[in-house]
Formats: sequence, C-alpha cells, structure tokens
Amino acid sequence: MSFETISVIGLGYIGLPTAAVFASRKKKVIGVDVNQKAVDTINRGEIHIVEPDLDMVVHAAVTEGYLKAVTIPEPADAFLIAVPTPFKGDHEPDLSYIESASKAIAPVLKKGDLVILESTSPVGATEQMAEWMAEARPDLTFPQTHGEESDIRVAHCPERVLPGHVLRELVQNDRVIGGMTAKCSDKAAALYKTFVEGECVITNARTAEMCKLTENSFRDVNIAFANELSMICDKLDINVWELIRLANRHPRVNILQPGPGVGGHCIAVDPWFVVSKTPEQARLIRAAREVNDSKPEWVIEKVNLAVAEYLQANPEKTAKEVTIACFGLAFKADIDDLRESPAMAIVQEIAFIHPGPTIAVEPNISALQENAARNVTLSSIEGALNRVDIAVLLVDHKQFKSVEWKEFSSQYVIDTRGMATGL
Ligand code: SAJ
Repeated sequence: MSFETISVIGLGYIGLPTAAVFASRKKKVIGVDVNQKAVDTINRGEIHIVEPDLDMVVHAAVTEGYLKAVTIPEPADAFLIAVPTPFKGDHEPDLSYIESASKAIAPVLKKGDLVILESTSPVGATEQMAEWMAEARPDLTFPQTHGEESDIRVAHCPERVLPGHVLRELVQNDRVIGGMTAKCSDKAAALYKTFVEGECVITNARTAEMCKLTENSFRDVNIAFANELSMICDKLDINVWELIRLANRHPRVNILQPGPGVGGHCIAVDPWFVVSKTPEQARLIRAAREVNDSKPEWVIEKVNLAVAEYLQANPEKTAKEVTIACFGLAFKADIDDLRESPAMAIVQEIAFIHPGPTIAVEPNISALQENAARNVTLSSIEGALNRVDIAVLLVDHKQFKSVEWKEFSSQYVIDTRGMATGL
C-alpha cells in the first residue's frame, strides 16, 4: 500500500504537526484549512500556532516542496480529518466541522482512497462521517454498506499527543487504529507506519472513539479527585500536598495534583461526549466535570477572603489600594497557551470584581491581547513581587518555583499549585 499524496484537513494543533511530520518523511502533503490567513502563513513556511520545534519542521517541509496549504481540497490517496469537535448547548457534541470537512473532500474522493477521522469524537461519529460522504458520492461505495468490498476505506485514529510535546509524542506514542472494517484498519495502519515508531494497535471505529474519550475522562476523574481532596483538606486544615505525597507512598496509590481547575481543549470537553451519549450511566464522569469546573469559583472565594482579612489587618487601607498579583495565565505549566485556561478565567474575574490593581505574571508571553483581560497589567516576576499584597499562584511554571514564597505571609498567598505551601 503506497500513499503518494496525503491530505490533512484542519491545520491546527494536531493537523499541522501531523502534516509536517508526513512531509518530513518525504510524502507529498496537501494541508487544507478554511482559514486563508493560516494557509498563507504556512505557505510562507511559518506557523500560526505555538508548539516547540514545529516552526523548523514546517519551514523545512514547505521550502523543500513537500507541504503546501490550500483552502479547497484536492485529490489525494489518504485524507486525515483533524478539525475541532467542540460542544454546544447543554454539552452536546457539535459535529458541524466534521460534517463540513467530509462534505468538502467528497467531490475529490476516488476509488481506493482512505479517509481517517482524527478529531476526538463521540461514539458513532466515524459512521456518521462515512454516511455524509456516501450521501455526497452515490457513485462510490462505503464500508457501512459494502464492507470489505467498499471503494473508500474509513477509520478513526484518535490523536493522543500532549501539547508542548507534540512532535515527539506523534512519533513515539502507540496509535489506536479503529477501522470500519479489517481492511480499513490495515490501510490506516500502513499509513501511520510512515512515521509512527510506537505500536499501531487495531480495533474497530467505535472502540477507538471510546478509547480516546476514556483516556481523557480517566485523567479528568483523577484530577477531580485531587481537586476535591484540596477542598476537603482546606476545611480540615490539612496540607493537601503533604497528604498526597504521603498517600502516594502506598504502592498502589497515585493521586494527581490539585490545581485551579482543568483547562485545555480536551480534558474539559471530551468527558461530556460520554455523558451526552449515556447520561444515566456516566454519573462519576459527570460529577468529575462538575468538581473541576467549580474549582475556579472556589479559588476566587479564597481571594475575596484574603482581601477581607488583609483589610482587617490594615484598617488604614481601602480595597482600591490592595494589589493582587496572579502568577501564571497559561492552562498548564511551561507552555504559553492561554486558551481554555482556568488561570486566565480567574484573573479576569478578579480584575472584574477587585477595585484595586490586578497584576498578572506570565513569563511565556510578551503581551496580553487587547480585551483578553481588561484592567490587568502584565508584569515581570520581580515587578509583581515588589508590589504584591495578595499573591495568587495559578500555574506552576518553572520560573515561579525559585521564588521564596515562604517569605510571604501565608494568609496572603492563595496557592493553587502547592508551590508555596506544598514545599
Ligand atoms: N492538571 C491538574 N493536575 C494534574 C494534571 C493536570 O490540575 O495533576 C490540569 C492541567 O493544569 C491542565 C489540565 O489538567 O489545566 C489538562 O492538562 P494535561 O496535561 O492533563 O492534558 P492536556 O489537555 O494538555 O492533554 C491531554 C492529554 N491526555 C491525557 O493525558 C490522558 C493528551 O495526551 C491528549 O492528546 C490531549 O489531552 C488531547 O488532545 O486530547
């Protein structure tokens, strides 16, 4: 099975690195995106997203002529769909991007082509995608009606890479390959073997869909456990970080770390895809989402209490003269991605309710986008430490770990990451 030309639909955090890695293996890659600006950026050999080393790989792929970006799909031997799958309304999955992508490639499909859905999807989405393509191309046959005899092969192969380590994990992680039939799986596995050094493990499409949702739900439930513990320990006057360290000495216990909430684009979204399909069964998964989503509010309450205590101890001051410094805006440590970040949401809310100055420190960015955080001043670590009355530690970036937090009065440090109090 040889793939001369590979097309990747959706050139975002997953699609662009995937396209670039195929191109680095000297495959002809056509990247497709509806965003003309992103397409132009990539065709200049530049990138519009942040991921370590991706700029170099894309630059090389474009200048050597293996990768080009377009807005309208062109014929290829394999199509990988890596578009967003957000939720809408009451956490219902929104498959409209998959629908548009599959309808956009349908006109250029030909007998023998492989279509892979990489986007994280609710169970049944791959079959639905195949249906959309079949409706658009009645002249071709698809696996849902023609099984192993179908003209077009269809599979779900979820991405599982960790933001910040995408290029390494794309190559090294094992890959779950869920074909709609055995031949679909074989063809998809052959494609991934172009660059995957991990194992390509074969299953069916529905199990592959559920596998990805299970991985992220597992993590969400475990983080919720840590977050719930942090709130229990706060009530009981116990240091949660010491407690977790001690409990983790048990050979079969491995508790994750509490934080200000769960951010990113996957873990706070994917569990809802399970809940929306099976609401009566997915009770624990739903509760975990609710615990994690409630954590930012809990942190804001702690900040309000600290301000009240501060004013009581310093009666000559008004709230307008209290400076709150928030350390970290990104959704997790040592990255610069502010999207879906609980830290960002907390800082925005503090700036909204607090009449005094709100300072934010984010060593991984140089400026805050306009309107990103009104009334928030971006500062250096030193600048913030010189002015701070109440410190809110939100992200455990490496730069914050060397700060002598112990020198601060503990009731004025709200430490959501165990950097000051977890020592
Ligand atoms: N977090 C905690 N405590 C912890 C671990 C994480 O509060 O002990 C928070 C982080 O601060 C962050 C959020 O959880 O706000 C998510 O971070 P993460 O590092 O757990 O995961 P992501 O969103 O960067 O990437 C996840 C990964 N999934 C798993 O580890 C099961 C990645 O492999 C997936 O490919 C990715 O989701 C995705 O695209 O689905």
